[in-house]
Amino acid sequence: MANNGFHVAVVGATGAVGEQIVQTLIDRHFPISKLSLLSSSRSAGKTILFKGEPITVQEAKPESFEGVDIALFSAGGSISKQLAPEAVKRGAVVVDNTSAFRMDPNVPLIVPEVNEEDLKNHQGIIANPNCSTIQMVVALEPIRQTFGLNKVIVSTYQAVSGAGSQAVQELYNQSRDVLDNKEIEANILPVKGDKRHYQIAFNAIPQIDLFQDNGFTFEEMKMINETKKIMHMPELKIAATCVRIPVERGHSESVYFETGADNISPNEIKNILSKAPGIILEDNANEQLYPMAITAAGKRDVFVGRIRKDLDETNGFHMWVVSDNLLKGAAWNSVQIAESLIRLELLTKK
Ligand code: NAP
Ligand code: 3JM
Repeated sequence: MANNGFHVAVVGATGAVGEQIVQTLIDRHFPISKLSLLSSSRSAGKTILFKGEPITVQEAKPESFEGVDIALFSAGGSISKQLAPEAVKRGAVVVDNTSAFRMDPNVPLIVPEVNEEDLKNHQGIIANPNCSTIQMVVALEPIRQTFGLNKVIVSTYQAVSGAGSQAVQELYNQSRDVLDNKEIEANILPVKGDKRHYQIAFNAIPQIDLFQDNGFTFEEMKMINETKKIMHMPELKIAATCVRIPVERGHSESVYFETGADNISPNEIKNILSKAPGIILEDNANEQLYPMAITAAGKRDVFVGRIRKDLDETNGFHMWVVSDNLLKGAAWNSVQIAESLIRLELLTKK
């Protein structure tokens, strides 16, 4: 490991997101002097290979953060609430992947392509938005900057890996059991710990996270509230419907939006998105070219296509936005935040 690097801790290193964080640190050649891999007591003692070197996973405790420069958390909201302040107390900067602090006015909620500047106000904890929010704001921000944005209506088609490695296993087990004519078992989806569980194999479930009193789910409210905060648009009209589908990796979104200007052509939108950071435009109906979960999986970019003008609203457009929920939706956005902190000289070595 590099002598001139940072002491990095990954909390939830054995999970679906944590595993991708470790891989992304490798892929990006992140400057690391020491890597602490933390989990619950269940996985403590396991070893994970980092650049060919075995690292023993340790149980996450307040003392685990002694000497840590930056801690990347993805072990659930309650762990973050408990341990992120302990990490900050010991001088670490925390990038938190859970919903625990996202709406805290003292915590910047960051997508580097959109609001990297907000990092300058951090007080120790930086929040990584929800996966579905991230890919949507990457696509909407360049449009907002050029034409303004009045309204957004989004429907999502979300992969099971967003609900953790047990949900991925559940999709595989159920798919096999359906094909084998066996009785299926549902214990995790739509929400671990909720009253009922439904089959995800060969199904679509219109519930992600718990229902709120207003009839929206928490995942839908995360998309609504986080988008307003990241884009600094409390006045934005926005609604969301979030649906889980039997795809392993890659969230897809049908996004309807209304711009602040009339008489814009789809080509003008395509032109802007083709030059925007973090976006790959895949839009050619003649060639049947459009983004899909299976082609976006494993990539760090946000893919946009199917851009067309609404038939009734003169400022209305539709587009299809796809990204790997574990990469740009979680691990890559977190590591990208860490890279931004280094570039903006907001991260210091102990
Ligand atoms: P997962 O596959 O179920 O992994 C959970 C991880 O958390 C495992 O490493 C687990 O360790 C660890 N953990 C559980 N209880 C713990 C405890 N008491 N102390 C320390 N570590 C503990 O879930 P995941 O999909 O990786 O998601 C993890 C979290 O990341 C989610 O709960 C969510 O808050 C966040 N997340 C964010 C996004 C996003 O959109 N940005 C997307 C997905 C997830 P063991 O191996 O010991 O069980
Ligand atoms: C994605 O147990 C928990 O607190 C995690 C719930 C969860 C979240 C969340 O709310 O932090 C599971 C999957 C997310 C997320 O990124 O919002």
